[in-house]
Amino acid sequence: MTVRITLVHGDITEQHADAIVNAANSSLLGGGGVDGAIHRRGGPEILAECRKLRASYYGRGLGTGQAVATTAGRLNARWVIHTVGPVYQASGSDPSLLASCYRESLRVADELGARTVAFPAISTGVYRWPMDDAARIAVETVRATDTAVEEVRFVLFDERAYQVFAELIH
Ligand code: AR6
Repeated sequence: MTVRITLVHGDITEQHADAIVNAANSSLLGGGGVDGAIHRRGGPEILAECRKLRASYYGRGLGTGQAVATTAGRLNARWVIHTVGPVYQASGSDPSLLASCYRESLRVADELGARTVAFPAISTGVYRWPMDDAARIAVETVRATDTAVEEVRFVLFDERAYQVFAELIH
């Protein structure tokens, strides 16, 4: 079955979904943007699990393009899937690492049995990846990934990001 892609203009921390994806950094210990919002609204349980991950398998942090799950704390979700997008560099950035964030997050979602997954536009904030290109990579990768996830919901924080995704979907 092919995954259904839906779009929402809004704040990802207000979504109801099985899993909410976090645009994290490799420390897994929080930051600004979506990451800050998820930890603030989800509460300290998420950070506590992230610290446990750092104290065990992810002692050196989570690599760019990888994904790992924790509880969703007080969010309206069962899990947060943390992934680390690549930082955009005008001198050359690797789009396969951004694609990997979506693919790996869906792989983790499949392992968990998640059927609805909400994604932000990974790497398009602090990490500066141009929205048009990041949106195309996001949509193409989700469409090309074999997954049992039924709905992938892109949650776009601003109107322009929503429009860019809408043109690709419709
Ligand atoms: N809901 C949905 N989208 C949001 C929200 C929200 N609440 N807040 C921001 N966005 P960013 P990155 C959008 O910077 O570029 C953090 O410090 C935002 O407008 O959150 O992957 C981490 O710890 C943008 O389009 O993530 C890392 O250090 C998109 O989400 C670093 O930033 C991603 O912006 C990761 O940078």
